[in-house]
Amino acid sequence: MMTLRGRAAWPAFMALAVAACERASDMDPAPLQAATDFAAQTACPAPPKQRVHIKGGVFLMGSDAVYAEEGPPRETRINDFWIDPHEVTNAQFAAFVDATGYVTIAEKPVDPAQFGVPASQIPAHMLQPGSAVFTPPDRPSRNYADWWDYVPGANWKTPYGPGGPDAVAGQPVVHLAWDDMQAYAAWAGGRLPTEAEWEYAASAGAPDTTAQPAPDVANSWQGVFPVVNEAKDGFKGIAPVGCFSPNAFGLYDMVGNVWEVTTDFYRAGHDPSARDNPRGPSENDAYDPLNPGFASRVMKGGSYLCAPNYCQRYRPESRQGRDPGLGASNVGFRLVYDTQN
Ligand SMILES: [Ca+2]
Repeated sequence: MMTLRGRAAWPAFMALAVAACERASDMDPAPLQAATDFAAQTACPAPPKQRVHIKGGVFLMGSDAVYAEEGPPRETRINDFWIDPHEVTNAQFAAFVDATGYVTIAEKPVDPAQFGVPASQIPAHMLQPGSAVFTPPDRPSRNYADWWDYVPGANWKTPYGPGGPDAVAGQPVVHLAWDDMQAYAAWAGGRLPTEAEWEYAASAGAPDTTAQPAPDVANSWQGVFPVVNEAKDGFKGIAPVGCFSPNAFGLYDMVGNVWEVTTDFYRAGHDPSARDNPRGPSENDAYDPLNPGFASRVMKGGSYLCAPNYCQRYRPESRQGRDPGLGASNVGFRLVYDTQN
């Protein structure tokens, strides 16, 4: 029997795809050119590989300064753990695939039944394996369907789709679904962090701030999203891991570059009573207004697409729901561990 992609991917993306299908991203070369314009050519010194010990403690998790979904702030206790200093790279994921033959969700056949609508209403390109690729529009917009395209053939190996550049070894792997990340973590002997672990490691004792990080501190978007990308930090799109200054715990790119998926289910806001190594709501209590039909996971830290005028999520407290069944060109992950080796 064929293995099919996670059915959770489709309800929200369906509306997006129909709205955007006039752009015919699978045939028109202009969006491909616009997307690959984001491909970085710059190399950076490789960051350390050794796991970093995070000593447990108490910190103020969450914020009430910017977005309601990040509050209320609460004193939160975290146990010791270890964490990778950088996001999982394409080179690391390739080693996993070489060793196991693993095939990611974005490379697998699409089951038309998952759309829940008659086949005649499904855009043809949505029935091909692929993933969501950021493709900047040529005019100002606040509608995310104007900059996300479902691109057949986009996956971790060809992140911009067929005809675009191959994945770069030192850049974070993207276009993975939840099950893909879990499979990698099991092979590598780690796990995805809880949201609380991730935020504790990202904040590294620094006080809460609403400011956009300086261009040498994180890969975010300078200029007016989604049309003016000044790239004062050197990167229009994804940067290799380790191009920016590490935080006080020695961790690179916790904020910016690519979103990092955590194990917690998503719902807006924090439970003020959950203060001891919290693990988020149960699956039944999860609710993501952008994907109301199923349980999203929490992703953290924003990406190269976060700009002051659109998504001020270049901060440790930031959080959004992540569709577990579909990857995207600005979403990755990193591993944590319960032991040093
Ligand atoms: Ca940038």
